[in-house]
Amino acid sequence: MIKLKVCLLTCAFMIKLSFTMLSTHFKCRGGIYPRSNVERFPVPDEKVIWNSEYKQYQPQNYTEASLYGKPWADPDIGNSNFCPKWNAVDGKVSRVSYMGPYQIINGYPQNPIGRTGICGRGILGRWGPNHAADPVVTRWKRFDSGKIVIDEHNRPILQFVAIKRGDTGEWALPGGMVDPGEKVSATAVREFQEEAINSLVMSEEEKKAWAQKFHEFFNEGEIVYKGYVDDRRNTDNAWMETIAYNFHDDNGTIVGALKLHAGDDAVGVRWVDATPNISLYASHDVILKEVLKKRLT
Ligand code: RP5
Repeated sequence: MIKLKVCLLTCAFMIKLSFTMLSTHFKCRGGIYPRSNVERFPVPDEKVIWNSEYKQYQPQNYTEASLYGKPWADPDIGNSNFCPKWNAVDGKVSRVSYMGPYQIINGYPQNPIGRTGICGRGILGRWGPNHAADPVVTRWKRFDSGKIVIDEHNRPILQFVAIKRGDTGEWALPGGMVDPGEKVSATAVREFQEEAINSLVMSEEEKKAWAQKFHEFFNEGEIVYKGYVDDRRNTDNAWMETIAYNFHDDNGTIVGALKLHAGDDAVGVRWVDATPNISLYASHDVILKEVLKKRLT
């Protein structure tokens, strides 16, 4: 009887784990790899996890030529000048995964979620985890009078700052890569400044005034997500991970007062109503759902 219970619990755990893996590893399977004509080897759902046998699996090896010699990119594995410390902080670069220790197979780090249909580094700078930070800047939607707008379920509507990505044209959080030695929380603030504020039509003076006003506001971020990102750039040996921070302007008087009006669509930054079925770049919709849960419950 006890054995049966243990077996059922183990099965339930495995099903939950596989489901999580599939839902976090969907966009980076199948189709043509970004900025290339390399087709990913097909990876059916049941073949994602590495310990499911897939004898026919022969992914192409692809690393974009433009990465070579870039100061922010690793050299090739096997290069005598490159001695990375996997699963560790390696000088100023963190090669630690938020998903736990990853495996090194024949000298190459292995994607902790599973197969992606392509090996090599693709267009990512680092072998193994590539760390990013994502700011989720939110406010309540309000009428001009200042009154909060209520939806059909009698709940306030949350809005967040979204940018239109130049590479895919998708709406996304204004996140970016962590610079070597930079604190992840500092990246989130810097990226918001670079991607959202700097793209607005404002004088340098006005931008400086906003930056000063934001200073305290951006000290108050809360971590809402930390982990793997289902990014189309992921490969079997290089993948995106992020920490997402929610910065919420409850009164709408600080960042919430930023007027991102229709004209700003042209530069691709705006306040967007946060709804549970919104479609965003990579795992940004999953992150937004976490923020919705946090703010509305
Ligand atoms: C996503 O890519 C992260 O969540 C982050 O938003 C973004 C960082 O890459 P770049 O915008 O710098 O290309 O995986």
